Amino acid sequence: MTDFHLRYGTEVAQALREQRPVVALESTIVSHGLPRPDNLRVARQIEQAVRDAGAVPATIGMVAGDLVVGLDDAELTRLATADGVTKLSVRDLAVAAATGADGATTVAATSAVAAAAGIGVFATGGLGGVHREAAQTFDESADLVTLARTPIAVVCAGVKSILDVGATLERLETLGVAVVGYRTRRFPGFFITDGGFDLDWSVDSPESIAAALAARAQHGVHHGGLIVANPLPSDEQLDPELHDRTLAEGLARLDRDRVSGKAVTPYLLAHFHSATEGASLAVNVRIILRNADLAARIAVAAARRAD
Ligand code: PSU
Ligand code: MN
Repeated sequence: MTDFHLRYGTEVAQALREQRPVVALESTIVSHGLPRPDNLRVARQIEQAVRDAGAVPATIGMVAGDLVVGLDDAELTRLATADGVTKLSVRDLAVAAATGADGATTVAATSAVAAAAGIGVFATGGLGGVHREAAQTFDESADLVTLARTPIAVVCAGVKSILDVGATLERLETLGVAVVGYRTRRFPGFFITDGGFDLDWSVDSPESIAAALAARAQHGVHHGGLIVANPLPSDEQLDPELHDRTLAEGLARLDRDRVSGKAVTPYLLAHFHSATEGASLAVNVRIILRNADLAARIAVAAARRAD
């Protein structure tokens, strides 16, 4: 595992010392994934959802070059509202720290830091993955390779439908990242309940996910992530027709505006939020809150096993 120089929030440090359940949360969804001013309110709601289910939230991010596990409210506010907050993947962390940057950690960076801090469960909205046209652009999120070597359970609603979902699942298989559906055998497509692909495994309870994590440790496997795919109920998803229309339009604009690299995901999400007049935002928030709740229940179940 990579060594990071970490600063811990007071509450998180104490919870980890006492081996109480802790859930890691990312900050890129706050700074780049959700529009202002809703982002700060939602960031606080996500933390509250973790608390309501009996765990301590540890939102991870970089403040003035410090890699913080468990941002306090002032730090969270700073990453949600300041100008010039950089999107940080794993490769960016050292340079950002050395230059004293403010930065928000992606799924990749948050997973790596959380695992280094000894946190085993992480909640997010949707993973990064293989972009459409990746065969030409090579655009594949570092979330995938990082999860191949990082021992953490990530609760998400699959990968965003803006990606090539099938190719992403193939890459996860190649990379040895386990994927289980939570009460489903279909891989969710973030805004939509069913992303169009089958899963080999389905689990029914936080306890059975905690059991899988324990079995992995017993097998001596200390690398590689476990993706827990938690779909929205179909009556809460974004209207699939609206979704398809918005996506087609967003992809065309991406091309027109020549957006590439790490700007692609924030660009498409912002397009969804404005083009659907907030409908996709409401769905996005529901997804994150549900994932925070499930992640906390998994962390609680894992802590009970360890007692
Ligand atoms: N999913 C969301 N909102 C987001 C992201 C994912 O619903 O903001 C962010 C996550 O931080 C994820 C990143 O790690 O986008 C993936 O970006 P890229 O494709 O550039 O690796
Ligand atoms: Mn990319």
